[in-house]
Amino acid sequence: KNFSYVPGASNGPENWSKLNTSWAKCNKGEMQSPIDLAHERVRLMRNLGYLNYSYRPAEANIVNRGHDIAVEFTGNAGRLVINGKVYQLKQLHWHSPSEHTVDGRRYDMELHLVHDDGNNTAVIGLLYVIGNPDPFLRTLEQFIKRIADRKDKSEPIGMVDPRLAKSQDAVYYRYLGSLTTPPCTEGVIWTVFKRVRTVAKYQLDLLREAVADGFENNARPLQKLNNRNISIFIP
Ligand code: GRE
Ligand code: ZN
Repeated sequence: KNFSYVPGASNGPENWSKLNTSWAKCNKGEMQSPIDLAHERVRLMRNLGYLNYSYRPAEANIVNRGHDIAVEFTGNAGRLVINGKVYQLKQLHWHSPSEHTVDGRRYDMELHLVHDDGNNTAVIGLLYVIGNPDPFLRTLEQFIKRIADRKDKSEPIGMVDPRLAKSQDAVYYRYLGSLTTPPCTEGVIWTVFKRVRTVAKYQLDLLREAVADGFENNARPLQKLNNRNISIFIP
């Protein structure tokens, strides 16, 4: 059965764990994502250091997953290094509005850059407000149009350059959470950059209209912080 983002629906976020026996974490997990990055819960951690990651252009497919639009790399798109562990960039996708909030403020869009080391997942989240066009999305608009409203449609789109999505900023939040979609797997290392970027209204409309399930939004509700720390790195 498919999950939805409709509050209160039988397949809505409060009921995701009932839809599949392997989705228990979605409603019973204690370290779920997204969360509110509230300043009173954030601790300054200078020893985190600058985020160590480098991207390169690689072959990719664009996929309409029904609940979102994703770019899946088939080639080597680069890597992220955390605590000496190397996480390869595998996939990226967009949520609208944003899933994470900062001091209760929700943004218009959030990009997730999903990396793994073959075992664990590390995600970089970037927040956007409506404004000037996003140069990375610009390179993908033509392909998004081609898979609009076609659930499970996957098309090769040649080389995609994730460097266009790379943040030049230093300040980021770090916490331990989960995938924000079923199976809501925990142990995900989250990095959310503080600086907010811009996306054009037409680009956001294109993404939202392309999502085959016709969701008005694909942001999971905020989850409890429970016994977790949020760190921030400021150089
Ligand atoms: C998602 O589908 O939204 C997702 C992933 C992988 C990591 C994080 C995440 O597919 O939110
Ligand atoms: Zn996501």
